Amino acid sequence: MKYDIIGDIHGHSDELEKLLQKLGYQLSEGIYSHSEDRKVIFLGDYIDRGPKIRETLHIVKNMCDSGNAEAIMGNHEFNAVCFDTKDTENGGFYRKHSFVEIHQHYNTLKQFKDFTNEWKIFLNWFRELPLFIEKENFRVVHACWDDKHINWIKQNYIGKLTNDFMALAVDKGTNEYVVIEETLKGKEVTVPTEGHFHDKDGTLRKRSRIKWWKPENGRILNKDVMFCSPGFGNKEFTVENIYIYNSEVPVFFGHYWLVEEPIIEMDQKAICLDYSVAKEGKLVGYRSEYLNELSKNKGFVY
Ligand SMILES: [Mn+2]
Repeated sequence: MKYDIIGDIHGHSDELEKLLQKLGYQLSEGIYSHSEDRKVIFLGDYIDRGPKIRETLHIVKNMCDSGNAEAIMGNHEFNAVCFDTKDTENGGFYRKHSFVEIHQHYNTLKQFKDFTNEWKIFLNWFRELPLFIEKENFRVVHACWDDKHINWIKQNYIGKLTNDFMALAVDKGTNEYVVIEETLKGKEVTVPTEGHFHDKDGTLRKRSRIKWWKPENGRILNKDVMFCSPGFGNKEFTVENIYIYNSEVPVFFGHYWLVEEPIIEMDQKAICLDYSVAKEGKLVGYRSEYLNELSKNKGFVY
């Protein structure tokens, strides 16, 4: 079986359909499938931005239900379930309904306003999405693969986002919180004052997601390892003990809103497929058979 791995869609179903067609998938009775032995793997973050969130979810779920795709959970799907679920112990919901949280989730709520039963079906489906998938010669996760967390999930997670698990996962200081935070949202470091930066939404950031996928020999300047101000970014990187993915098994992930051209650097085993389709970027896919080729960069499709 060959796989086409597709990055964060965020409600851009037109771009998704174009990419699926480019990859050779054809629409028949509402379901995209491939005439050869191929399947899609979706990397999470289907909702919360873009004009066609419902359409995106129908395409992705129909493909999964019919055996033409597999999908993992992104932080936006996790947040959506928390937003929708009442915290019976402490009152309110597992994700607050204050301005910031409503704002992040608003497009989804608006587009499902007249389709509440449909939204419930998708929310129940989100609960069952795996947190990672392992195949014979590669693996996928939404934001960060750390063996420590993956092993914890294998031993402690029952494969479904239950209310009991959610209660622990939103409680800072629990293992559940750290594992979900770093697996679905990534690992962070505090950036020195001179490196503070404005993110894609214009918010001043004092902490940065680390570029855990950068191989050791590619960690020369600060900007190679963290998102930060240009001045600080161009200085030599000296921070120690920042997590590096050092497995030989390739891992695909999304989440990071990259803006440059998709590329696999020498020695790089962790490959990001999120190139900001929801911010005038592009939706990117990768054909798994190119992992065995010398020119691995030919696997990208966009
Ligand atoms: Mn994400």
